[in-house]
Amino acid sequence: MKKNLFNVLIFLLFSSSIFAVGKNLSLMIGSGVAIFYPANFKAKANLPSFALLKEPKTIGKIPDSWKIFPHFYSKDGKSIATFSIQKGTSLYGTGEIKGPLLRNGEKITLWNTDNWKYLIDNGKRLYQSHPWILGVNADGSSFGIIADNTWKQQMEMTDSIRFISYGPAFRLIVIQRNSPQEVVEELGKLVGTMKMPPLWALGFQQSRYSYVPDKRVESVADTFRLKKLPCDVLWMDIDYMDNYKIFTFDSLKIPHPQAVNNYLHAAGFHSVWMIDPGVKIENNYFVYEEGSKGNHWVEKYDRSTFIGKVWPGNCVFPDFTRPATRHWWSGLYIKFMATGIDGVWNDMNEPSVFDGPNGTMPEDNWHRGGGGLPADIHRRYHNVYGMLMVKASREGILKANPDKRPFILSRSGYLGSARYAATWTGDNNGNEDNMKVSIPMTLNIGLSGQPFSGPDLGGFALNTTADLFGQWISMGVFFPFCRAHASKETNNKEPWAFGSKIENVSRTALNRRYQLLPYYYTLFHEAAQNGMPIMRPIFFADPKDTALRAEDQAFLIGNDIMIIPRWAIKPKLPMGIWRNLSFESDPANDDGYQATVKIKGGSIIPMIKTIQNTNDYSLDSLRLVVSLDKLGKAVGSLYEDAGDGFGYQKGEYKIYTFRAEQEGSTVNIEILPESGKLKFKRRLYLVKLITDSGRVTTGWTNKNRISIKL
Ligand code: MIG
Repeated sequence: MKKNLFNVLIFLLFSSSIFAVGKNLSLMIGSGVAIFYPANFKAKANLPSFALLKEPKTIGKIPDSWKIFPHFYSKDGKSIATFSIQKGTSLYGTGEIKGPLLRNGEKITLWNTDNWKYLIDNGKRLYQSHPWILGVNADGSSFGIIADNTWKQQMEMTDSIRFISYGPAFRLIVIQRNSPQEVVEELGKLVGTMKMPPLWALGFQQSRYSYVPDKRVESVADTFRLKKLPCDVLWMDIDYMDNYKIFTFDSLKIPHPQAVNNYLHAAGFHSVWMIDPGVKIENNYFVYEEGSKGNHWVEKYDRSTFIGKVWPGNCVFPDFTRPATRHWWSGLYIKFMATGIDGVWNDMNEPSVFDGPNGTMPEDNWHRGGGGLPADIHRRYHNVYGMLMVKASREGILKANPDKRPFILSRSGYLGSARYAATWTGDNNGNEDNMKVSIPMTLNIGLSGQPFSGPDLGGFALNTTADLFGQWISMGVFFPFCRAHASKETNNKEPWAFGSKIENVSRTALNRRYQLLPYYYTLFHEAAQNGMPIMRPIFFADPKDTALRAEDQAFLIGNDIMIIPRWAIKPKLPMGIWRNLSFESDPANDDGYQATVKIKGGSIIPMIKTIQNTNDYSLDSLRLVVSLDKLGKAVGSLYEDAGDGFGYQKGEYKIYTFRAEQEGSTVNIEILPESGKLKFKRRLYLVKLITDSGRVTTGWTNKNRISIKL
């Protein structure tokens, strides 16, 4: 009864466009999840939400035990919400900005910005906006705050937490939980999770601005295979286009895109091709003509068409707030993908406008919205322009290939964008500082609801030295998104470009990633289910241990693997049993670059032999690396499915559980079916038990119960 009253109240609130609550309103929307409305909240200026998967249902009043309340006020035309910070609270999240893992003391601008070399605002304003803060209290209990607000805003985490918006008063969602993991999981429930990517997207990827002409693409592919450097994907940057016109191909450089894709596929590669939002103004160019006819372009304050300069010269920009425009845009992918393209790279979607204010559109540009989305100025929709673009791109790719899982990489994003696309950290530099900071950047993106990300390995801008590339790739192979990329004006940055020593270092590192793919794929599945990041901060191993709160050289992959980059200086590592994991393909002599990889006592890691690309991924012969905890036990799991397609959504997958237990001087390992409709397969297993005194390895066996004598 009570519940209904609240929902009626909320319904009234939203159904009236001029409604202001009159006084602050706070309600529960889930167990440990509250929503706070300022008195002057106006639904039409804020809703529908872009971050939230769906409009939350209220379930009752805030209990007396609730601790975290915002204070709302306005000042100088800005809408502000503040929270006090308890002593000893560690703050994280806040998206991709440059800086250390610990976000205490930061001031961040949420205004998606093309930030080449992170030069603007020292990287405190980048390509994406995540109005989201994760707080870990001194005792490990945790909270999360979503400012459900797309408008241009700032977040300050100095003496208190402050959200300062250049838009109307906004609502906040606060999560209270016992641990940071539980908060991040709740975030996933609220904003949605990544969709399962195709398996090939977990492989190593090589890019450059730009691999043209077609012969060069082919030779890069051949070189990977010739040198036995594992690789799954090659990337085609803007120079493949005819005069930077999206959805076209340069008739000299890439005369037959289908042939390029065929070549790549035959060599075991997948291909990703770039599409930007800017559409060149040119008569008889089909995208421009169709879009003009459909009235699809973003408008200026006076409702004339907005024109801005990007690569192709003067351009117009699709108004992705319009359902009709998204529909039209998605349709453009059908012919494009039919050339055999596997994935799409949406760049410049902040949007970047070379001659616009702050490198983007004027804030008073006009978006027409529709389908429940109110028309409004760019200041409101800027931060979700890229998100709406990739939403439409994803629909298009699905239309083109309904039986395949789309893969999209987006430079811009907003809280919840992981629903549509993976991301990367944009135009970093090939220097040591940017290599090191790529770890906390990727960690915080992961803590902000986006598990599938990583930096340009080797660095985008500047020439990269052999040593730096060696250092970077050795730890970079453990990032969820694992792609080397380089800018036009720089030296070559393929693994072989730095001489034979670094080529060997790269091969060793890449082999390590490929051997761990079953573990990664299982983690990707977990992330798609519950929003947990794949790459996790060290403090996740023990949130109560405050000594770990700032550690951002070492990091975790899942719960069971710890990566310590070779260059890490005195990393703060968690207590407990962590034993070194060795790789079959590592060279006999230490090359001085490889990261230290440790596995947690109590875990079992499924691994495969080295492969050159994921077409050869097979779980028929599986290595199980076992490290017992102090009670003599260990567990692990493995997720298996077809690697592409949507059968897994109908139960065509299998999750296996591995259990080990020591009895006297014997360790028994059991392989058990957990869930899923796929057949419980008998396969060959080789068990490697890592102990404090060394390693014990079994022979290959096809049994589901294996015993090892210590
Ligand atoms: O203004 O397409 O971040 O990865 O290589 C530069 C060329 C445009 C920026 C992307 C970068 C890409 C480049 N793009």
